[in-house]
Amino acid sequence: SRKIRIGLIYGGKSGEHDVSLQTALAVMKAVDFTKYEITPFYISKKGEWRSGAPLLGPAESREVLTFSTGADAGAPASNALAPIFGGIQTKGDVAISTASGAEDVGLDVVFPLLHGTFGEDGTIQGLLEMANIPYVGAGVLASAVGMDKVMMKKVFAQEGLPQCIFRHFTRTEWEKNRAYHLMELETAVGYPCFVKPANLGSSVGISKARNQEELIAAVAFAFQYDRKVIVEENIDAREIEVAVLGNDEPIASVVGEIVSSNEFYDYKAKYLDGKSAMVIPAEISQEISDEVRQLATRAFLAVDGSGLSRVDFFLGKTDQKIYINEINTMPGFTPFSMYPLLWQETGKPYKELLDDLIRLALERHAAKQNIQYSFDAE
Ligand code: G1L
Repeated sequence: SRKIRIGLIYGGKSGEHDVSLQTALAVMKAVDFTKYEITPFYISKKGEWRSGAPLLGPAESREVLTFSTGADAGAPASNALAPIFGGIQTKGDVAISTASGAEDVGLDVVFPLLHGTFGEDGTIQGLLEMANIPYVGAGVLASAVGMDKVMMKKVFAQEGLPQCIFRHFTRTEWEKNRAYHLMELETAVGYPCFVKPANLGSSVGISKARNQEELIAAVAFAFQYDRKVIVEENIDAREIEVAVLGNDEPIASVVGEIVSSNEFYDYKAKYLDGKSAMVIPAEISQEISDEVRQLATRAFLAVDGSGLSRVDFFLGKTDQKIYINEINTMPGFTPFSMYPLLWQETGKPYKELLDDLIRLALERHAAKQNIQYSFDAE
């Protein structure tokens, strides 16, 4: 049987551009080129697409990965989307795509290794849905919900998942009713609290407020990054994380803990990640571990996840109470990131994880082909 043709889409306009490149290199290094063939799709920081011939081995450098050396240097593949759409034909001014999924677009499965390049997440997934190409990871809905902290919390609340106290408002609501919102925040959330842009695209715009003056400044700061702001209660807690893998019947990994630098001397941390350490498995009781893993798969199903997600929790230091913090449908994904390490410690090495994710993408795509979308079949 022929090789499975993987497309890697990486780079992009977001702040995660470099992380995305490192991730693409890591995936290339791990895949078995006797089983797979990889076609690179690089999106520059300006949003330009560049694509090249399928690789027979991992790219050797960042220059190769970004098509910034050699004959191709600086030449954008303006038609990089053509292979995705199976070749768009034009008739007058009207573009007609012949791609309906039946014909060969040269790719069996795509890894979208980037945050939404067009501002919000779910966009690249939408593009792949329209081209009817199987892709790894969350679909449009889960990706979009996973990017918006307010939507995410509403979905979690509906599912009955325990979470911290929060309030949210738009810029317009804040400007019209500031006194009301301040009173509501002070009575319901209290100080100290965390003020964040609802959009999880970046970690910027977040600050802690200890009094009303700081709160007003923190809200103004967060509004620089989004039109929706969320304010959360402060919880004195440990940070624990679980990796979830699957589609309709997801499974959870062992539990890990993130320990900050000023605390990690007390731990036998195996993995260091810049300013923090990852302790896997986390030093928690069997009961808490079981509970957290079950909450993680419920959260995954609640957002209609597929493929993978990392689910993050707070574990109250004094009361041992569990709070879900967030679900991340696009977690760090090099072999040294929490998500792959959690599976590694659960007995699933990185290579096997990649095989599973590809299989899950193909299974989801196949299942979707049997769904009828309209009544008037052409
Ligand atoms: F394709 C997967 F597996 F679904 C996938 C997609 C994206 C895994 C991990 C990520 N992660 C990211 O894109 C990143 C935001 C960490 C930058 Cl690489």
